[in-house]
Amino acid sequence: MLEIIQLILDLLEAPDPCALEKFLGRIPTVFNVVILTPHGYFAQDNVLGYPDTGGQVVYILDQIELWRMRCSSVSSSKDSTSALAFSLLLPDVVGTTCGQRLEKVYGTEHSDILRIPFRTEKGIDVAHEISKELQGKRDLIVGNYSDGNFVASLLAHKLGVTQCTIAHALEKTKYPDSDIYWNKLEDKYHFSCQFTADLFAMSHSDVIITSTFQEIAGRTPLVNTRATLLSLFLVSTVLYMVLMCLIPNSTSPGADTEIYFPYTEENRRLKHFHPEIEDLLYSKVENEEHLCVLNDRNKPILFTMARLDRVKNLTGLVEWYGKNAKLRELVSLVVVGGDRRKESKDSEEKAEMKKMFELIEKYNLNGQFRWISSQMNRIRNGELYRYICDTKGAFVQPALYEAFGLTVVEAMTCGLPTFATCNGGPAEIIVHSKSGFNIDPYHSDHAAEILVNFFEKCKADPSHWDKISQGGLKRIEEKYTWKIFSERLLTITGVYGFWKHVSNLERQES
Ligand code: UDP
Ligand code: LCN
Repeated sequence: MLEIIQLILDLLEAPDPCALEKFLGRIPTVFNVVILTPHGYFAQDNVLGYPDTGGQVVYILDQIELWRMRCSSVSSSKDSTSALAFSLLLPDVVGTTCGQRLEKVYGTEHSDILRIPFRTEKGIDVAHEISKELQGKRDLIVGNYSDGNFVASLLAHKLGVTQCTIAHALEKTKYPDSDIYWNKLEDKYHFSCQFTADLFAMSHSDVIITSTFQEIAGRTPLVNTRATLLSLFLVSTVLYMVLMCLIPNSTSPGADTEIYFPYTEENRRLKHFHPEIEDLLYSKVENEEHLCVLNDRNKPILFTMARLDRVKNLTGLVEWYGKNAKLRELVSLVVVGGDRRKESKDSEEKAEMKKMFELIEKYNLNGQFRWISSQMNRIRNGELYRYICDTKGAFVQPALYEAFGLTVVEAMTCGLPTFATCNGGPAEIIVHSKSGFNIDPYHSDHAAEILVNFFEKCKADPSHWDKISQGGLKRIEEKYTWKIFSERLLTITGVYGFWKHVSNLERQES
């Protein structure tokens, strides 16, 4: 109270923007939050690694936790619902809870996942469903991805609530020049529809949040003539946004520190998982969960984990490894991706699986390579990253493009030296040679050379491994934590919520 009174006194004396921001960030204005994420399998268990079901689930579950903590810390009435995540009720649930209307978020009293069908014959009134659950109370609507942001705009307008657009991992950033050549992939990706939805949502929103600077400013370097035109376009877009008082804020997510923490924190380590992890990595049994065996337990492990989508380029990494004799001599390769426990319905995943089998044959990888099906136990996965640290191994994220890259942050948060694509978010997360390494997936020989150099250097001087591990941890602490994210988010929503309140801007018209 004293601090807030002091802030008010400062404001009365000299109402500068910093003091106002600090003050608005402190006063409790948000108690009930609705988060929209209407795509894919969204549940707390058994979904990670499914096609199109990865980081967005983790990112939103962590967001719910963050809002829940914030709402309960400021709410005097403990019986109010604090965070409601709205998702799709799926007809084909494949052993998940995605067909259940309401799912309580673990460990919470007032946070729920509410699922409703995408559409019935009469359409669906999401506003009505939300009002039923929240008894009319809601202060902030947060949209995620193109579809969620679009629905958030319609709802925020209808309910007169502050809207936050998470302009993160949007398709436009994922496909180079797709804003110019949108037409080329229109049949496959319906870009015209997605980009219109994005524009609509961003124009309507009170707050825009991205995870990387690139998501605001595009990729660098912009060098040729077309790029100059692009820059002009960009400048005018930014100018437009500034004029409309829509200034995107870049605030990166982090990793849940209950699950992902440094391998050096011995007394927190979950050693009871080690027999299971060792079985996963080294058992001589081959089944639907693991294929191929590792013959040398003394070698460091080169590890990767992602959905088995084309863009994740897991097969690309297997090919770099297969081709590079030095790398094969230095390390074993472990890939977690795809689910061989059941038949995939996703054509891209099926094609990648086929390719993986071919590569195993072509490069005769058995003995040096292990292919593990998707792993859905996040807590054990945390210990898996740390176990890889014990082998003095490394994490590789070889994606052709990665919007942000939660696995990169998770690995670094555990102290695992990380090599990640230079296309997208990881290029910002990692400072090359200091906190990890950027690799170019389109120059595979060079990428493999960077890996070889690292492991050769570590062999000659083991302190090199520690140096990169420490560098990664330091980088995470400085920039990629949920604590930093939440402080920034709360300030921003406080400031822009207040702005909406006093300015009464009609966003839909803009
Ligand atoms: N993940 C997992 N098991 C798997 C594959 C992925 O738990 O078999 C998790 C991974 O730890 C991370 C998320 O799914 O938390 C993937 O997020 P990322 O941002 O790396 O990629 P996305 O899938 O969103 O494109
Ligand atoms: C979607 C993506 O494509 C990833 O790059 C992100 O890390 C993930 O969402 C979570 O934010």
